[in-house]
Amino acid sequence: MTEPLKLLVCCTGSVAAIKIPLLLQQLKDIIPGLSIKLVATQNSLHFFDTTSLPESVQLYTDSDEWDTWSKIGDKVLHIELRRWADMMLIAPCDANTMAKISGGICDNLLCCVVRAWDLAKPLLYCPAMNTAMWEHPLTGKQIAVLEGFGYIRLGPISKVLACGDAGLGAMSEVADIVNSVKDKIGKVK
Ligand code: PCO
Repeated sequence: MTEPLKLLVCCTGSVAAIKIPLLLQQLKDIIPGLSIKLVATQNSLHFFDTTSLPESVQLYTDSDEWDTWSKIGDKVLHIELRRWADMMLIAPCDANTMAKISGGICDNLLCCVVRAWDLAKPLLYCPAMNTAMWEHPLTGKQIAVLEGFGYIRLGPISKVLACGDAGLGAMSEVADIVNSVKDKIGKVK
């Protein structure tokens, strides 16, 4: 029997995280046999109800990193997750996380997995932030660094944002994210 493809979905504290339950459901519906784990930053938990996630999706938060380790010999969660995954999807990827992963900061579970990521495996990220943040010159510098690692960027797209501004900064549509994952993960094994 062939092993299921394993996708690590990571979400950050952009308001676009409201779409996480829908995104996970669509990934499960459209990519049969996909095994999914979710890493959520503390701020992302503000935007969705963890009880509305598909049952088969295991959720990890920062406290799991510490709760699962007490002595030498215990498993280190961010390393277990980077070993487990065939592919990583960061959706939404907020401005703070883009800055952190392009600079190597690893002060939460999500960023630790990225810092330890095997660059031979695909990493897709979907930026989501206010237009003014997106258009700031720092963003271009960070994109260039992430591109250098081979990370694949999807979006952002232009729409009316949560604050009422209209412009680039919205997370790509869920259907487009699912199609991109399907395309990339299909080529992994
Ligand atoms: C914050 N940022 C945002 C984040 C990006 N927004 C979006 C969309 C949602 C509604 O369709 C929120 C998913 O606008 O991805 O709005 C400051 S304005």
